[in-house]
Amino acid sequence: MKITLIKPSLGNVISGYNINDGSMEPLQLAIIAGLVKKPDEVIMYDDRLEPIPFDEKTDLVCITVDSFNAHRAYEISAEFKKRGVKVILGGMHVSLLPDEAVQYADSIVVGDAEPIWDQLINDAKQNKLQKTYSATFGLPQDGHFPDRSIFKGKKYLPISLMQFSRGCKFNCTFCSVSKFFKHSHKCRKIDDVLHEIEKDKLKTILFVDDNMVSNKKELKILLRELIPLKIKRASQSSIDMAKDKELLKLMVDSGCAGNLVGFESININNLATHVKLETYTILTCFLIINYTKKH
Ligand code: B12
Ligand code: SF4
Repeated sequence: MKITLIKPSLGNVISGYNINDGSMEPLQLAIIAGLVKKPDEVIMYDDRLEPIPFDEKTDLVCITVDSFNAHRAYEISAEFKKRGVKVILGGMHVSLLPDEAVQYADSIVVGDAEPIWDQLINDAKQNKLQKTYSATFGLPQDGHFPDRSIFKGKKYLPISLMQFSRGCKFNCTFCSVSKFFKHSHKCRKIDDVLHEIEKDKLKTILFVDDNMVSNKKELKILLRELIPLKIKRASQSSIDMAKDKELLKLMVDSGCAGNLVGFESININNLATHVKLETYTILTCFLIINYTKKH
């Protein structure tokens, strides 16, 4: 079976796709490519970088969908369906709005691909695809590794995306992450993270965790292991990290080149109107750099 993976662009009414020379590698598609077992074949097209060859022969199309590219994803799906190719949709938007997404696909996946992938492919081979596959949130990428060979030859920014954890311990009312992960937070096995860095010789990494410091105890174990690897990395974390000096030092020592912190507001009166810590505007905070300067 030949499987075609697609990352949609934001869409462009004139050309159908939108060339963007600042695109990052779509990690979710590499994770899915890593689930594909031989003799099945996998190929990936990134609508942000290249035209999609709709007429190329394929048996199954898998599209990753966020809310900001859902419209374009549905257009792409319609093109393949017109040609008689089965289309599966998955990703954050599909999981949040399954009733909408299911109208534009043969099947949808709610949740992570890893737990349901083998069943989905078997069903596709027997022409018995179910309308909806739902995966519970287990350990992220438990023993599964991305196949980054799908990125070869495509002009991505020179930074590798990977994840240490999924979800967040906070419960900000407006946040799609807290909805998607049902307010839960789960870390990967640390050995899996280290193996992935070593296997793919990753040197500059963006940890895509929504809140890397959500489980400080586990993170400290990881950071200690990262120190000898001498990688450079960026991440996103909540400001409560600033209370933990040991954590800040480990962040610096393990190659932190930048960290994003979100602030709901820097106006104390605005903050007082909310009970929970919530994030509204994302500001880049040079907390780590300041800490390094002071120590
Ligand atoms: C890294 C990142 C970016 C990077 C770009 C990444 C890239 N490759 O291009 C940057 C910083 C540039 C960015 C920008 C933006 N981002 Co962003 N980003 C992320 C982040 C933090 C990680 C994405 C990721 O790699 N996740 C890891 C993968 C493995 O997880 P996953 O996508 O959920 O995939 C799993 C499952 O969903 C499922 N799955 C996914 N797709 C499919 C497909 C099939 C067929 C199947 C079976 C399964 C499946 O299986 C996967 C493996 O387990 C997410 C938050 C998040 N937690 O995902 C936000 C997120 C996706 N971004 C978001 C937003 C809003 C944006 C912006 C619009 C922000 C803005 N206002 O400019 C821009 C849009 C950029 C653009 N034009 O494309 C929102 C989307 C919300 C939504 N409802 O869709 C998110 C969820 C953040 C949030 N807190 O709300 N982003
Ligand atoms: S701290 Fe950030 S990731 Fe966590 S729930 Fe709030 S906005 Fe979402």
